[in-house]
Amino acid sequence: MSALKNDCLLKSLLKEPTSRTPVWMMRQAGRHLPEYRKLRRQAGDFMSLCRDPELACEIAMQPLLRYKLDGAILFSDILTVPDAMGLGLYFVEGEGPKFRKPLRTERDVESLSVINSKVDLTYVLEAVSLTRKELDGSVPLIGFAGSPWTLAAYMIEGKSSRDFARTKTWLYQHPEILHQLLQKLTLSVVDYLNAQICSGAQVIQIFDTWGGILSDFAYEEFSLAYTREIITNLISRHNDREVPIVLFTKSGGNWLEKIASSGCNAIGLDWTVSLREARRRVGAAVALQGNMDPAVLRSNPESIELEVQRILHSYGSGSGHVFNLGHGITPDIDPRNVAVFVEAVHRYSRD
Ligand code: 1CP
Repeated sequence: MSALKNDCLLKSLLKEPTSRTPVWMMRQAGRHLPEYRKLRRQAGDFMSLCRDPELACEIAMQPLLRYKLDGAILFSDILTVPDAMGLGLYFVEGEGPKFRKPLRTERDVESLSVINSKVDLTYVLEAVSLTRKELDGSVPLIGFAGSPWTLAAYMIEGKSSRDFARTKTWLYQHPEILHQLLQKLTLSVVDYLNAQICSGAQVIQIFDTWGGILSDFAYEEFSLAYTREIITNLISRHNDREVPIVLFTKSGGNWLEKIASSGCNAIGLDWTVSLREARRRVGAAVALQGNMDPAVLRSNPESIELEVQRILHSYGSGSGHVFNLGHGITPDIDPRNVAVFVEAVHRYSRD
């Protein structure tokens, strides 16, 4: 493996000094890029892109050809894990992800098997090694998985949901069944992420997109306990380098101290938290990643530059900040505004 030419993302995640603030964007590969939409039209649907390692690699590279980003993210989806467990993932245009066989009964949970990624998700691991090869040491490759709680929520609902009503009913009515499911997902995610690390992923991000819908007690018991177990069981060094772990919990601002105690190296923050305040609370223990509202990218270059400066100022000087959006970039964003955003982070963070 060639040496890494740009390691500022890895350094910042480990709170080591860098000459400027590294930047990447959640969902940087995907629907806001016309070149992605073209490939997707040709392929017919999203899963055909994910299942073809060469296409997945090409899509992961697309944003790097346009913008000066400091990391590439594997092109795949968090829902490949439940798909590999037999739920039958499919996408309906304009409606998002769906499962053919959502979990309905205790028996459904009992009959689930923990995945063996090398067998069940070979196509993802091939995409990881191909993308790593294509990057040729330019920037690090970020691998990822969903948190057990977030995956369980999609598996029980069968699709996206505003209130995750079925999942919460299980939580209060049948907590033991939910725990059984979360334990199987935890073992599956550990296997999956370790396989990604062995295939070439140099950073790991865990997406707990729906952690923030839980009550304070339930967050600890049904989400954090399992992400903590995952982090404890991940390979922490590979090829003589530490593999930093980012834990992103959407709407998790109330729980920063708990999240920092999970063993992660960095916390992904949405835009509801002040970086200054987050740094005061947990900045000694972990790096911080975030947290511009993606809606800013819908405005104009002047407003984008001002917001970038405001966020850099809010973090203040010193190491340990990775610039990102507070959630994924939306499909309607003009790539020219993204270029302005990335340039602004480069320019103003040197000062
Ligand atoms: O072309 C299409 O219509 C497919 C759109 C799409 C894309 C481009 C989906 C469906 N997934 C992805 C890629 C993806 N998803 C990536 C890799 C690309 C990148 O980041 O550059 C990653 C990291 C994800 C992660 C993901 N998938 C999350 C966690 C991050 C987050 O946004 O909170 C979640 C919740 C999903 C589920 C999912 N998959 C796809 C959609 C539209 C959704 C969200 C559904 C919902 O709103 O509930």
